[in-house]
Amino acid sequence: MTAQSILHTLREARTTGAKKIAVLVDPDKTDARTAGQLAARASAVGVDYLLVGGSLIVDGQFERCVEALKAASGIPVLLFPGDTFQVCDRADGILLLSLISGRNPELLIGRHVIAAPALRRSGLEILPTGYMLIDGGAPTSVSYMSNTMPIPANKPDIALCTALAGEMLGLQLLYMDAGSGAGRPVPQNMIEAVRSAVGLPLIVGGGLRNPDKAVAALSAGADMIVIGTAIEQAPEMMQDVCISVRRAFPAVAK
Ligand code: 1GP
Repeated sequence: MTAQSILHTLREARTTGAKKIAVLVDPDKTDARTAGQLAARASAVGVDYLLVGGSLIVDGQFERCVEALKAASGIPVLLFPGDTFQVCDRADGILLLSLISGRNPELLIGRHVIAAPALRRSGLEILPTGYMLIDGGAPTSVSYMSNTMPIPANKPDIALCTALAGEMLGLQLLYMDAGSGAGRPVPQNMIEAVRSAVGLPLIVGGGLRNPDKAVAALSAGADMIVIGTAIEQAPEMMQDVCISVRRAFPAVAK
């Protein structure tokens, strides 16, 4: 994996319409053996990326989980850190998240300053990501832990302006997240609004509980969807999601 390849691939996906599927693995809920099985299954069905992270790591399985994912498949592993200590140089890249929907300076720049030296040493591909939390109907771990308010789901203009500002500030990816286990995913009209205004690759996740919701988010303009909870509960759904997405977007190469 070369230094720029993940960002390059996602930019290319944005341009060509190739849709990417990512599975989120919570190291607190996934032991190394299960992580290995999950990665092998993901590889067999054509998942594009494995994301690893959680708002809270209680069990200290983080590095073992990353290692198990890497050992079991060739799928790029991207860190999706809930905090500064979630850095592991066995992964391929890291979504360096700036929580631009919130007004908590620690999550806009503060933690990044602390993490920067370790990130530079790590050799990970750094993916500067504007992270936007969208109200998914109930408070989520992220909104609680980050001490920020999500963007109201019925305010696509706020999402659009936030995304635009993130792009103008030089961020390279956007991630609209309704939060893990959200009752409602990010609304389609909000995805469409952001997509139409911003040229960055767009990641959407949170509450995508079945293949139809995944396809709907991609149809609205997401370039990559992230599914965690639903696959944690029923790993076999990975295959259904991949089949549905590849069927809905047949013309574009993976
Ligand atoms: C959360 O977008 C991810 O940050 C995944 O959400 O667990 O609801 O799939 P789910």
